[in-house]
Amino acid sequence: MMNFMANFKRNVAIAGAVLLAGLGLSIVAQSCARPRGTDIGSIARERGLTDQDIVAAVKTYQPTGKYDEYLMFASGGHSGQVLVIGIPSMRLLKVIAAFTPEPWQGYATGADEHKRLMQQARMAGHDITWGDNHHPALSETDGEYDGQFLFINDKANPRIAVIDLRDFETKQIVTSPIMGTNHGGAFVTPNTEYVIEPSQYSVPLWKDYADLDSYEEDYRGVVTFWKFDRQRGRIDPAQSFAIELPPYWHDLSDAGKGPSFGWAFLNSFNTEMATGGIEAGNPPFEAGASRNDMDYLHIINWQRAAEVAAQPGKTRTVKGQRVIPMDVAIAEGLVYLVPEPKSPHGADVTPDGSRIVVSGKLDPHVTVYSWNKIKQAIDQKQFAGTDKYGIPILDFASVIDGQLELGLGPLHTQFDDKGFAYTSLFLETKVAKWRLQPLELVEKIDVHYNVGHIAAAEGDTRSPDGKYLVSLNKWSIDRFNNVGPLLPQNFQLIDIGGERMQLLYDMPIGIGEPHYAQIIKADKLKPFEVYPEIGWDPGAMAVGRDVAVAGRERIERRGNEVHVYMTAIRSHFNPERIKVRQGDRVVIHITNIERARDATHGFGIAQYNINLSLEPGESQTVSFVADKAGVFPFYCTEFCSALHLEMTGYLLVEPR
Ligand code: RUQ
Ligand code: CUA
Repeated sequence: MMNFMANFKRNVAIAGAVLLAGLGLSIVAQSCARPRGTDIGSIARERGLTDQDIVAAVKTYQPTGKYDEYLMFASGGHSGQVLVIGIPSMRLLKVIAAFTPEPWQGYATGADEHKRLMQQARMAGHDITWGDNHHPALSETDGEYDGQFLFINDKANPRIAVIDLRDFETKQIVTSPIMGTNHGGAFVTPNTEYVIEPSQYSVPLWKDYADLDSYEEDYRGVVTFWKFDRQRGRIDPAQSFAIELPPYWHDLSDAGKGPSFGWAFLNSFNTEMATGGIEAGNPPFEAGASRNDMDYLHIINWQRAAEVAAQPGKTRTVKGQRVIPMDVAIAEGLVYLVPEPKSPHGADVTPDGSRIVVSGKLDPHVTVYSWNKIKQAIDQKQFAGTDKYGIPILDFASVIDGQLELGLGPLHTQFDDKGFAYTSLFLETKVAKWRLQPLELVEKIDVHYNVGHIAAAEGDTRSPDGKYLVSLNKWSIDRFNNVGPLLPQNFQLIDIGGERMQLLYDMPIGIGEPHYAQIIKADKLKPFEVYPEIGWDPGAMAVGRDVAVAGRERIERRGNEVHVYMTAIRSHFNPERIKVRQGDRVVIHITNIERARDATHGFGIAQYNINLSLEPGESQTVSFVADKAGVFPFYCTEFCSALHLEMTGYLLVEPR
């Protein structure tokens, strides 16, 4: 900080000018008239802010009412949810329930529709109330985020959630019947033809159970290509297929684009096929699964695989999932391998689709593969051999563009609009900026700490924007106030628009572990302001068929079932008294008939574990058995108006 004061004054003046210009005030009129502690210079001095800090503040501060330029969809980790964060302000805008209950939005505590989703989310006969969300994937058209849908995986319980970005709500959860866990997805193909979900830890495929002694014969990796029906906004499991892979552990994947369109790339580790057993004196997984110098990048022709899957006799159905067996996949030229350095993690296709960047946690280099060279080797059948299962292996040296030493523990790579790549260095706790052509390390910046993924603005598209990069850090150690031994994780916003990277903002995340995020230009999103018509069923994305309508509110008994057609508007429900007999099934169809933006009503019933969120126009149905006799107030759970406390009613359950 040699010229600190000089720089400081200059930058304070610049920052002040920027701030004041926005206010329409002149810097001359403002700068000297203020009392101490209210002008930028003295506030900065009192708070100990550097000139860099002030520049960072000016670059990220969002005055009230101003919108962010980008939205980041970040995995909510174990919460099983998705975080929506504005960039550059790093303000948390929304938490989208994907796999787990979210009480405010009434997710899993109310509407039958949400209970149906929770039913879809069950696995192995269990209600699963957590997730391990890793990779959100925005839908794409022609290799660009189109702002229509978002997919996210749950690694722990191999599932994919489909979120409709018209209302930012989950519409579908698909579970994989053939995986133990997944990891490398969700990633989409360039027109969202398929959502890719590769398995991680292999389990027996063709049988339900096999001992670890027969690991190499019975255990298998798989990659599932979930067919997405954009019209319906749903994955179509019947049109989806999987490919049987060796029992390596599969890691991150990415879809080819441009010249590599139609192909997908999938990392692997534990090609040693170690089966652990530290307790029996075997090498532990951490040693056994990282013995080899090379693992295999899998190169998969999904476009051809889709054709093969459609041919009679080419697939076997196991546990309800169509699978292309490995021998068919080999014979049809669907799968190839190429060695990749030690225990790789990230596999990222460059925006132009010409290269694939792979980095290994235990190798200080990034390896850049050339799609041209890979394609040529495949076309000319130039193979260096096959693996144990007969999959052709390409020759490492002849298909790479080169390797570049970046530092310790390179994990994931993102790209900008100027031909630079950015790679997270987990062990070094830095982000490296490097040039793709010629391969050259440009700069490193410290992050805090243990960075996993990084996400760049429009970073997985054919045309990344540059500008911003977010470092998703696993540890925060000393960055924030001490809140006990479990610390927040830390998202750090980095400006990558200039000559040198600049750290702009720290955003502590009070939930873990977020893993990955994608960042989309905000103006690509066109969500509803209110639901388009009164009586809208968000499950069907159309006006519902059996909904409550204003003027026709009523209570109808149908045998043991009591149907309530109820409307909600500031500041009453209609009807307000629901009288049933103990043991009746109560079905409440409730419509929020408001048209005003943000006029959301809640509907909570005491002690029945019921709470709904009804956004303007929305109609939901909640049904339950009135098994407990007594008097149960229900009320609006949103402070919607001055008479909100009066927006209430009674559920009277007459004893039998
Ligand atoms: S992970 S920190 Cu994508 Cu699941 Cu790499
Ligand atoms: Cu409606 Cu409070």
